[in-house]
Amino acid sequence: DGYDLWLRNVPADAAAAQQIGANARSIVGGTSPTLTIARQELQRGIAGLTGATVPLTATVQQGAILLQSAAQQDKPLVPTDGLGPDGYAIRTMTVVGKPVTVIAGATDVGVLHGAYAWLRLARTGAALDRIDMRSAPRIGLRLLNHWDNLDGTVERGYAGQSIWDWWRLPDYKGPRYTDYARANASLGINGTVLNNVNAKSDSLTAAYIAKAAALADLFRPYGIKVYLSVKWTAPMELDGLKSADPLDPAVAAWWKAKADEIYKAIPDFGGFLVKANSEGQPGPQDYKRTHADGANMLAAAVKPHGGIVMWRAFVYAHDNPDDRAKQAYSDFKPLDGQFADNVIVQVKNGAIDFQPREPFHPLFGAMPKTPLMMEFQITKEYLGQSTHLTYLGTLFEETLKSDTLAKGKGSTVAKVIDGSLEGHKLTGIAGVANIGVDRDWSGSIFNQADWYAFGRMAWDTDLTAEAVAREWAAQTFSPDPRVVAPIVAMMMGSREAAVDYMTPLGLAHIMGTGHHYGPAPWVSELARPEWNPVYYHKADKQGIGFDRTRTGSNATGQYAPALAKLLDNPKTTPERELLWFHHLPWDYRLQSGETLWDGLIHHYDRGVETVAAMQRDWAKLKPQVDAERFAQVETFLAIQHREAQWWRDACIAYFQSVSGRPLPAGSAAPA
Ligand code: GCW
Repeated sequence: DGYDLWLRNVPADAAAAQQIGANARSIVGGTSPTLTIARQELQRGIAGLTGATVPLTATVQQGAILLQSAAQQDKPLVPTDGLGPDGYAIRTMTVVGKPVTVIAGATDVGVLHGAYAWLRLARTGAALDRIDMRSAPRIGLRLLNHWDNLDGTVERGYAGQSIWDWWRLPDYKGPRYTDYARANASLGINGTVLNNVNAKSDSLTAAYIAKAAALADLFRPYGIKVYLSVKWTAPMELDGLKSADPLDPAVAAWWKAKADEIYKAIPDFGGFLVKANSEGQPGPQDYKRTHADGANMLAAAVKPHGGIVMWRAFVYAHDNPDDRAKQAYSDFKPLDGQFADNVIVQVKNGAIDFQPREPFHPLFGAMPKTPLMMEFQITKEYLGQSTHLTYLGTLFEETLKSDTLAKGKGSTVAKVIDGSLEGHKLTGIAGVANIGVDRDWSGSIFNQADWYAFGRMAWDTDLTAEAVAREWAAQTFSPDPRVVAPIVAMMMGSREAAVDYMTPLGLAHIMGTGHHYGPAPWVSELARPEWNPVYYHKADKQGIGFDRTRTGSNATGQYAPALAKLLDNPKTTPERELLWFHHLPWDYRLQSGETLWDGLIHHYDRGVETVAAMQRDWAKLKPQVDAERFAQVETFLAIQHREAQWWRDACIAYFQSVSGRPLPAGSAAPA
């Protein structure tokens, strides 16, 4: 039923079970809360895979697993320097004449991550008798952002209500919280922002601090810290202050006292996440102060406790008739160098809003003096929500590998956020969670892969979407290559299919307004220009696309000069981003030689065809997948196919009504 996620324990086949058993005869390890969890996870995992009960022993036996935390060891068997607080080393070696596996970390949490890594190897059928691996994340903060409201609803959540049962916290802590921590720790996620960035002041009351503290206590041994989103006007709403001006000493004093109160309850509290002056949220600009003024005031409050402030750059509050894509850069770029050292600016992957495809956000590479963290959306607001199979690993990979050219070739977005490009120590990546109370957590089996991919790629930005899909499929379904290969193939093509049937060739934001599900390219009457899909595609009799070049909004000018130059020319713009940057005539020739009009239609057709192919591939897997999960995916793919046609037919009909052109021969869309 999907509850166990990728931590499923299904009996391995005989050969695999034999090798797992031979390399895990007993466990030698510490007794701290975290090492106890590590041992129990191994015991539970091995029992599931082999049926064997693995004992905890005091002495080293042949085939033992040794859990070794440098924090608890005088002479570590495996060097742990360079592993940092979270990394691990796994090595098969001979100890007192016996072949064993050592799982080592500089800290207990490092060992826990190593235990999960060993289980990943076991579940994916890797060889266990010769391991020598070291792994440490380059990005310090690997967080989930929950857009969970205190009333139990989840903004943009498609997996049921919030898993946080605020009413029964802090006393009742159901088992789901522990399973949540296990799932995240198994990926190396080390923090979670509990509440929505569209925050309510109540999250900072004593009652909610106690609830957050209860969760923090549960998550601590898993290496996961809690954070809170805060509402800018909380001092006014909770305690009647006259203003929320960040330069008002009374306001700063209020936040300092609030931080002290939180840290008393949660000594390792991570810090605050803030959405300010965006979509109706209040912020420092209401007092004619800057984002930096606001962030720095909060940063001073948490600084004595080692806390941080994550200040979001997702802003398009005031009038921006010109180009919404430019606003974050316009607001934030001038503030580079003005942020306190415990502030990190959190930037969405693209400049608009989590579209099926967006060019990377121009702030990456443009604020060298400011640590920037990535915000991905794991929940699929614009990619078919809970039913469409649109694996996001490829989107994450595409963004992380994008080259900003900020400091010459190879200045990838990954290097901006891991701090290596500009020499920052405070580094982070956040994913907006797709988690709810649904039995399968994420609204569908395949949506679990997006949570998995986020966590794995946050740990190691070099991992490919394909490698991650492979791991996930092996653990979620079966390590049998006849299962893994077709599932991975489905996953790898799935997001491009959605781009094709929704917003091909760089189109964006033509979804139904508000719910963002289904096509609505014709909508033009909404109050603010940038709420209307017509604002984004600008299709007319002559052509289509948003001119963001020098001759248009000049959003291209926000990129490094070398890149801007490429993007100013449609011929040197990646075709997948063509209409994002250019308004082009319908007769414009694509690389394939066909016209833009014909190419557009072909993309729409191809998107639908790819989903049909996914349906056929899935049908063949029936003998290898359990009935319940098979049926869910089968039904969801049928929904996706129907809706892909809906997208195609609606978009083509609309664009045809403006272009007045005939459909190219062979198109499957209704004439
Ligand atoms: O993606 C948009 C969503 C809003 C969200 C906002 C944001 C939390 O439609 O629901 O609000 O972005 O990221 O702040």
